[in-house]
Amino acid sequence: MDVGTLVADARRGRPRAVARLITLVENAAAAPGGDERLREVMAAFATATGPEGGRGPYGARVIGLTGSPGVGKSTSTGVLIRAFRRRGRRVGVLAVDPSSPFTGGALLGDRVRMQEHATDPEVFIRSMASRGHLGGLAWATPQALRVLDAAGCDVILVETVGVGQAEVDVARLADTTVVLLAPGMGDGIQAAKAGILEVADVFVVNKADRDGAQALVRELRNTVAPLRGPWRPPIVSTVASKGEGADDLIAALDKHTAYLDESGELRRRRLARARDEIETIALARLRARFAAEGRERRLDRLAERLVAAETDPYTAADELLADLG
Ligand SMILES: Nc1nc2c(ncn2[C@@H]2O[C@H](COP(=O)(O)OP(=O)(O)OP(=O)(O)O)[C@@H](O)[C@H]2O)c(=O)[nH]1
Ligand SMILES: [Mg+2]
Repeated sequence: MDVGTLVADARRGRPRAVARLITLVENAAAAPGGDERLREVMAAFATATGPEGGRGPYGARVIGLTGSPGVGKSTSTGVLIRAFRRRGRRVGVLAVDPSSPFTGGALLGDRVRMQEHATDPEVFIRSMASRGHLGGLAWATPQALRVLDAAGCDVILVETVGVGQAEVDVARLADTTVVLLAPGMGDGIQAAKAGILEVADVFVVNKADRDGAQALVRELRNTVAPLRGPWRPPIVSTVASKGEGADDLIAALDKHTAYLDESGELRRRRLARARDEIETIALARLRARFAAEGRERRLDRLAERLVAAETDPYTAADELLADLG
């Protein structure tokens, strides 16, 4: 199918076109910088207004959910889909697993948990894996968000497993970042990875039906209380598997959205996101050019000369970058 038709169909919210375009993004992520068709797609989406008319790119509100494996991210995502659908919103879901090189596997369980939405034409659910390419997800995720945005999603939920850098990365993509914790998972505040407090806009203590939930909330409250700044992350208790606490969570998310608008923080975050997007693509293209122009071999020779103490690393880097044009 030609790009023009795919783009037009995606903007009409046709699920097959949306799925194909995200596959295009995912495949291109395996060889960043090399997909001219994707470039056409992004150009069309970046300037056109959304299906409702008048709405520019990124009308969608992006909500990231992160936390340790099994904490209840997918179940909570299901709860949020239901809540937003009740409000008549079109919802996109992107499940990103930086630890898995496979697509599909991670989604299997999620499909079950989100099954009731499988036939809803106003809900797009998609998983993306890293494809083993370093930085592939950082490159692909923003573009997948653009596809869902162009398809007229009002809300996009991004689920990321909180391993290592992932929490921080998802926070940079999202307008609002939800960090989930649960009792009895060795997941107390002390165990939480560094940086988690800083990226959370909303904390969820899920599995509130389990022992230790109250203690975890108290511990979290003590940790968050001294935090200064215009926004103090609220702490919401939920039992996602029963839908309990859904209204509180939605209320906390709405409050954060209002704060983002009023404070100008939304614009700041979106500028930072745009900056990351451009830089990531530029660096990937640079890398692709390096490979195409045989600079890898030049790099090998420079490495040999550096080891042989015939040059210094700065001069070698200058030589590598010379005549890039
Ligand atoms: N008791 C209890 N179990 C829950 C709750 N929420 C989710 N679960 C269960 O916890 C398990 C993991 O839930 P998921 O939603 O798959 O967790 P996840 O964070 O998406 O997991 P990964 O994607 O594998 O990282 C499932 O068996 C859920 O049914 C809850 O509030 N209470
Ligand atoms: Mg999950």
